[in-house]
Amino acid sequence: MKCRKCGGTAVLELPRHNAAFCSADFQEFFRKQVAEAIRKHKMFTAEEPVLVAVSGGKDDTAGLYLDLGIFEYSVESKAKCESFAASRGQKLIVERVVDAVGAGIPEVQKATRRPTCSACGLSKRYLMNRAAVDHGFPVIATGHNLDDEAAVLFGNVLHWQTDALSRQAPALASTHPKLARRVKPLYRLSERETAAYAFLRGIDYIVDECPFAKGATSIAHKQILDRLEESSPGAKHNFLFGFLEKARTAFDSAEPVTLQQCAVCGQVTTGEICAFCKLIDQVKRRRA
Ligand code: Q46
Ligand code: ZN
Repeated sequence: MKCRKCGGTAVLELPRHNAAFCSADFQEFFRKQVAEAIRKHKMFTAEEPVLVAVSGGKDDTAGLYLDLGIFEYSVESKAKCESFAASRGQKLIVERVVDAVGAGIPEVQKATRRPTCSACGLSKRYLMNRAAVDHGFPVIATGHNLDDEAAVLFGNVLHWQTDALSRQAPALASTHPKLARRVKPLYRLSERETAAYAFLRGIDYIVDECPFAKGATSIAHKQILDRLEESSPGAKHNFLFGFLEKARTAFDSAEPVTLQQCAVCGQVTTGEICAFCKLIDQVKRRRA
């Protein structure tokens, strides 16, 4: 296997690009894809401070770590983020779900009786935005990759969740002064490519999945798409990029949602009290 760029020995084959790369050229390819994502969707400018949400997984570097209180998984992933940030002299903001809600995600799930990942996702979105607003960051970058985005799209299409489809984009604008923009600079790169990049750069990441990932619908969707990709390389890419380029705007709703501040916490919400404050209330009531 030869590198498409320099003809040297390739370390990684990318069937969907019909290419193979040596280590140096793969890293250049990877960075170009990130740069292209940022340019194409005007994610942020060189001068703008960006809050990078990190999980200790392969897609992330430093910035904001959300401690979900999920047993050993949270302890280990937090340690990875702390040592990465420390080794590069970068600031790491840590937000703990237990401080905000009074319990970690496993207990929150029991109190709300909704799927763990749904309570977790809600908490993550809320805490990310609050941290960005509190620390003066206009934009938050998350590590969602091509596989993540294709799986979310698949789930939304299966159930024709048109609201969610209209919101699925590599860059989400701010529609309220207390809402940070959200961008996904890795959306053009697959999970395997981000893992390869982390490995080649010597970035120590947590290999274990969150214990709640097993049995999660998003994982089942990823497995289906993996099988498709295996038999026809590029299927995930075509599915996601085709949607973004040809179909997404068809789901734009005529009436934009109006956001206001939550009567309890002051964060943005569509109702009077935000979903996160309701979650806190449920946890409190269960305890009482
Ligand atoms: S951390 Fe949270 Fe994920 Fe674990 S509980 Fe589900 S959403 S799987 S990315
Ligand atoms: Zn609130």
